[in-house]
Amino acid sequence: MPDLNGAVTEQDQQRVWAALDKFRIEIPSWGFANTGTRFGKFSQPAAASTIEEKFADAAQVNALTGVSSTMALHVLWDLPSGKSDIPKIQQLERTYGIRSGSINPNLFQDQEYKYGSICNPSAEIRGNALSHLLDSVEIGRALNSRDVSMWVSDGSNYPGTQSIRRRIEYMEEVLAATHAALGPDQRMLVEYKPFEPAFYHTDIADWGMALELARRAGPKAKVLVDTGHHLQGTNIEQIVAWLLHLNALGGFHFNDRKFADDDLTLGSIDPYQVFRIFHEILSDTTTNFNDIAFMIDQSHNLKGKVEAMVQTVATAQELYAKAALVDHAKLAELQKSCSLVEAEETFREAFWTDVRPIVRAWRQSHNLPANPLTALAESGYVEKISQERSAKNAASVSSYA
Ligand code: LRH
Ligand code: MN
Ligand code: MN
Repeated sequence: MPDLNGAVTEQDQQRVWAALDKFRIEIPSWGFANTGTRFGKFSQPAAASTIEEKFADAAQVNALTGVSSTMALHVLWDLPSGKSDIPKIQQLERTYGIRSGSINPNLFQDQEYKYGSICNPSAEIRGNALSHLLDSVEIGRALNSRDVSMWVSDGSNYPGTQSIRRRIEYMEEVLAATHAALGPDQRMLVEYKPFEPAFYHTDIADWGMALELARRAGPKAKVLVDTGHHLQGTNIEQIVAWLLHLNALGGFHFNDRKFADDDLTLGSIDPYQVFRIFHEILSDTTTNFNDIAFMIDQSHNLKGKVEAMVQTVATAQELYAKAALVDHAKLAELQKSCSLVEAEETFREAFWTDVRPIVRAWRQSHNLPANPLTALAESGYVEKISQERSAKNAASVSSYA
């Protein structure tokens, strides 16, 4: 722990370095593409509009940070021809030295999903959704990716218009069939979200529903916590503590928010919350750290996309490093004796400590730039891709893809 003047000891530095050595964070392909809101999209000259450009951007982020060598793929956006796009992805992996990360099936864009995908009252449409999920499992296996990360947008907009209970049964059936297809090293992550696009009921609205569905699907199914998918005031770190306790935490989609699922950059609104989440993870002694997939899920509508990604990776490292400073033995004593102020101050001391010099030194010890954002600016990469891509991008301001 830092001393009373906030000075960091040699021991602290070693603890933070050891923690940083094992921390990796996955970047989302869609964070490099032009995005916006339902009201409009503002195009950026540097935005990636092809899967090759997304791989190139991911490689740039990883070259500067050294901790983000996998990129999450969204099947419909990144493999629009499905399984036949696998060789192309493999080629890009070789070219750019970036591996495919989690595979995200898309159950929300096809017109036939208007009334739901795996919860649709039509058996035929549920069957189509299942076959997309099975394709996604196969894609994941071919790309040596561990996680198929499922977000089910299904729900309804008006009371009485759908049978909530029947839809639970539909979901259970499809999730069990998807789980049965998983290879020995594959997992299925079940993501929850309280609302949007559905505004009355969402079929997987919270962690309780996700947990129970995951349990019923089988042992390779775990819960995915997207930090933006909670109602205001929800204690997210408590959910994380419970999932750790139940050995059911599969991973995170990190982002920040002020109001709803805003997909702002991590720690931009509430860095203390991210610190508290990392504290729960670092104080857990039962979970294998590598079983937790740390992933970013952000939409960079206004910020430069490569810049936002580098900024987020660096922020994640800094908040994680702060959590690694917490003196667990001391905190446990203070909690036991209910020394409230001392316990809270021990916790806050770690949060308020400026860990940036330690993180910079760690980067340098790994031959990485001390400040990846400055290095990005100096590299001229964004100017280069802006020039190369601008003519093309002006012509196409499309969806996430
Ligand atoms: C849904 C979500 C989900 C999708 C991503 C693009 O809001 O968080 O993870 O796959 O956004
Ligand atoms: Mn998400
Ligand atoms: Mn989301």
